[in-house]
Amino acid sequence: MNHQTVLDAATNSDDPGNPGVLATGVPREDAKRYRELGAWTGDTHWALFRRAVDSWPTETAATDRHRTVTWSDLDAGVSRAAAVLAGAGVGRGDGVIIQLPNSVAYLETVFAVWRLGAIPVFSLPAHGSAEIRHFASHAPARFYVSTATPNRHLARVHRDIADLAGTVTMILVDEASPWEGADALPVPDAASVPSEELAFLQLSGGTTGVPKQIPKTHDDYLYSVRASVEVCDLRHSDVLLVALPASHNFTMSSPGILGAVQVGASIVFAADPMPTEVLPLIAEHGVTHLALVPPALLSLLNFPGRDAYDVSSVRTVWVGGAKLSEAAARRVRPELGWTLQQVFGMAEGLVNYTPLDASIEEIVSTQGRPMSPWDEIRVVDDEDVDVPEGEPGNLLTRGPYTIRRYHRAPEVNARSFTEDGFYRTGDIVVFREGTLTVVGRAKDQINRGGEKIAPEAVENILLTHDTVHDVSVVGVPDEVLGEKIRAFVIPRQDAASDPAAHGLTPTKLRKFAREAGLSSFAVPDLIDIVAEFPLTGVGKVSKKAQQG
Ligand code: OOB
Repeated sequence: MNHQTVLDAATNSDDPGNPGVLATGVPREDAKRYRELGAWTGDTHWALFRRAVDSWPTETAATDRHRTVTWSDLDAGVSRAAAVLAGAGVGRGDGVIIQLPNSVAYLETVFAVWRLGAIPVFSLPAHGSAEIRHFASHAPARFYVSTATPNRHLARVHRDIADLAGTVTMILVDEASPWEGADALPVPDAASVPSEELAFLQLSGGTTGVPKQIPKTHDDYLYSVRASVEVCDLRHSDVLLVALPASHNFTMSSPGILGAVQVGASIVFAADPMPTEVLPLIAEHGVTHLALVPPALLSLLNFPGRDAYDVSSVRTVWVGGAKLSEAAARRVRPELGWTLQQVFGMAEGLVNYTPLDASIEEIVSTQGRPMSPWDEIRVVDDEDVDVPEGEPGNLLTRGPYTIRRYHRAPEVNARSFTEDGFYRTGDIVVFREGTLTVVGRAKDQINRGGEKIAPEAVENILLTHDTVHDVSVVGVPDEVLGEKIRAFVIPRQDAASDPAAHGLTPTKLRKFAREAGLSSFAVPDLIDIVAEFPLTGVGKVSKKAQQG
């Protein structure tokens, strides 16, 4: 079937003609219950934005290295963006892939897409052309918004997807002076959008060869933002530093950018989470809150020049995306003077925070408590039988902001959800007295400092190399990143005696992977050219042995 808009695709995909479920797979009877409980309120992302503009028009909304805007400036920017996007053909229900660096222009784009009743399809600036192609065909998305001043990686992505020109319209935005030409274009009225409709497609950490897309409705996502704001201390007069990629679920909603829009806190965009970028911005803008992945926190803790910056304005740092070591967690309060909130979340839904007033032991040694009283938690063995409290098991979850299916992926859905709609997180946890501790992982996924990589996706790309016979990709322990990506490569027979003479060197293979469209964070850190793989007793490749 040739779907024209992502909205049609979302409602017709897995369950053709089933009006009983929403785009997230949530049955209508459960949707009704979440409304009765007061979790889902009928709010939309566009309405959230309008309230901020109407409430605080002259206050500072956002800053990046090019400009500072008030909420009413931002509103004007969103109108201009909407005019340009509509002029390019974006309309109700259209999927719009957004691959932009952290910037005010990112905010303008996202809210303009919502204003038009179109659907953001989020991607990370580090994604490669392979992912963008997949999003375009699978969402489907006919529009792609990116930067007019790309770095090398994004320039390659733009070049590599140029052949999609017939089906995908590319809109390049100059973050320093965006939306040129908008003045000559009409600003379309804001679309009227039901809150239970698909609001956007979020990216998921990969476990399969092709990335899965996560459908969210306005109702469920905005509930997760409100719930986050409730357990965090982000207030109207606060300043949020956005240092992780803006479109990641953690950055968007925990409590993140949308939390800041809800309370009217101002947003400062950092280009990246390196200490040399983050520390001056904290000091200059009086930042009160920031979210980091564990390696970025470690870099801050260990940065030699830190004392030169006044970071005393910061109250809370949220750390999540990957397991934070207890040793690093213990250093936050004494060395930085900040309160640590660990965040164990997933784009699929469930988010856990350590409470602000928890004991120091709970803060440093657990990954927090489910943020909603309606989050359902099960910890089960491999036969789906509940384990006794305090014993490790597989975490399953269901609730008012957790999806019950991926977008258009019936086979993956059958594996990833139980029949009664619990999401199989792939995380091994201990649940004790309401707190979760992550103790391991059952899914085939590498967590490289919070970036999730499917070994299969990396293997598939390297296997397209002419002289590669077989590939096995594993995560190996790394002190800073938690895990690094290691690829074992067996050359084809004719190249086996002298692989380098056939172009098979680690450096050339890495270059090949980048050019083949792999995300920059998924390019293997280590490559070993080997004659064979270690095997298990039954003759399968032993990834365990390869992990050392
Ligand atoms: C966040 O979302 P995703 O979708 O990139 O990754 C989710 C997975 C979890 O299933 C878990 O395996 C891992 O990332 N994870 C953690 C963790 N936070 C995430 N593992 C151990 N400790 C933690 N604190 O990563 C995400 C989404 C929203 C908020 C925060 C993180």
